Amino acid sequence: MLPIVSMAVILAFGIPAGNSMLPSTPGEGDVLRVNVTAYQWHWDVHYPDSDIRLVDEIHIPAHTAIDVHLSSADVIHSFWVPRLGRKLDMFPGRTNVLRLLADAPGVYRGQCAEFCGTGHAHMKLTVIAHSNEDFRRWEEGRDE
Ligand SMILES: [Cu+2]
Repeated sequence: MLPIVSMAVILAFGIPAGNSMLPSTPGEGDVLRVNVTAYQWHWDVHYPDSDIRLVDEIHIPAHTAIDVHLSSADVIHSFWVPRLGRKLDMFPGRTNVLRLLADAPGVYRGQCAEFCGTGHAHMKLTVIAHSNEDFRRWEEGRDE
């Protein structure tokens, strides 16, 4: 009995947690997309829908799933925002998709997690999660 109960408990928590980490499937609806390209030694952030471009900074709405499309312009880097719990390698010529979800508005620090040269230790990233209204205001302010 004990193994069955233990497995049921693990799956009850594990399956929803695993699904929330997967990128969107076609037909799932509007998921905000952000393209992040790593360079030695900075992050180029691009919002394809609004054509906003940022460096070393990602603004997202909290409580909303974001698909981050990760690629590299030169060597292998790794996208890591510890408090948002995900880490994924970034390769030149290939795109990996990572789903980000911030449970609360706030500032989340990120760091390149793959040694990529002399500037690696300074390759930092800031994720700023806004409330929905604040995010919309920020997006409109950038568009003007
Ligand atoms: Cu690095």
